[in-house]
Amino acid sequence: MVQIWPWPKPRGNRQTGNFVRFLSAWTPLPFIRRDIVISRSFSEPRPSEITPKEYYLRRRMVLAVTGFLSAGAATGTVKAASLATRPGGFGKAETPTSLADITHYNNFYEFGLDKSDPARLSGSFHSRPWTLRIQGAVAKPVIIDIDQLIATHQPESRIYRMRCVEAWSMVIPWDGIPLADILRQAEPLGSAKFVAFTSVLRPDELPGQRSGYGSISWPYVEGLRLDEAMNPLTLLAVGLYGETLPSQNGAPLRLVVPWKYGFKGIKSITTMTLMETMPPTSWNQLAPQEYGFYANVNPDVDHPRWSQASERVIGSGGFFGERRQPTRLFNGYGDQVAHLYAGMDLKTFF
Ligand SMILES: Nc1nc2c(c(=O)[nH]1)N[C@H]1C(S)=C(S)[C@@H](COP(=O)(O)O)O[C@H]1N2
Ligand SMILES: [Mo]
Repeated sequence: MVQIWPWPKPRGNRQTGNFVRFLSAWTPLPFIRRDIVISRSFSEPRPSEITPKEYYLRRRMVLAVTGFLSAGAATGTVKAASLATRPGGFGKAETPTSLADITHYNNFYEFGLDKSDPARLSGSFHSRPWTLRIQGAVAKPVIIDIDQLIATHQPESRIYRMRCVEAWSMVIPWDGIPLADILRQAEPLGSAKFVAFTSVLRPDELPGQRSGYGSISWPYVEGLRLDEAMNPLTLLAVGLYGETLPSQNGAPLRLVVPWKYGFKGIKSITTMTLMETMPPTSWNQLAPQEYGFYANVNPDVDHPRWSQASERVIGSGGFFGERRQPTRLFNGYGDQVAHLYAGMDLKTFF
């Protein structure tokens, strides 16, 4: 593991130097990314000069589109198959982000730290065959085959906004199954209060799990309170834009919790464990003062190193950059979920 960052983790006083602030302008999750950034160069542009870097990254994304298609054919990855979906009632007024942006601007650290790494490096990831295990505080532990799951629960298409903790957002047309429908199959016990989710652990197929650059201890884990998991908005996505999920978006199934920051949306899930106590979560373990268990989108609770009041809209820009828009409490889904947090101080339980 490369650990050459000289600063201690920021504590509650939220004191950060200029250099840290500069890094976080484009590496907002630096507890992992910092080492790479430093080893690449010390002479990166100042924050005011960062836009050209963005152009550069976007140009690479365009190149990746072509590269991705041929790589997929060569390595025999699972090809996208169309899904028989039924229309859901969410987000009809939203304009979805382009498929190219949704599939080439990704956070999936198992494949690498760069937004373009997941599309480039997921060519030999095998998302079939795949089983999902539901265990723990349940009356009927189950192991479900992904294709069986899709066949027995006709996926619903739902357009959701997605807000990453790094202050950018997209609109994604997911195809998925309400998580509640799946959890009920296992008959959670009355004592169950939380659901713990575990991502795939396969260093041979996931370069990020063997290169040792990160501080995440694999596999990636996440969690929800049981009432959050059972909320009708919470989706287990098996596809997007009417086709099975691309590997870089978390094939074959990933969590979507649209009122929370994107890191709650754990990808390529293998196991769900019903628990009586709050489970550990990857980002919280890494930097507890920066990433809470709840991670509800909230413009009034800033990240210690940047504002959460507004967000960059991916794909909205012409050549001169992307539009920003105000961030909304619970990402605009307050009508459906605010009651879950009645009486809770959202600054304490961030
Ligand atoms: N297993 C796993 N799940 C993950 C991540 C990850 O690195 N590993 N990144 C999270 C983050 S930070 C975000 S913003 C979303 C990104 O989802 P997308 O690439 O489909 O837009 O996935 C989340 N799920
Ligand atoms: Mo994120």
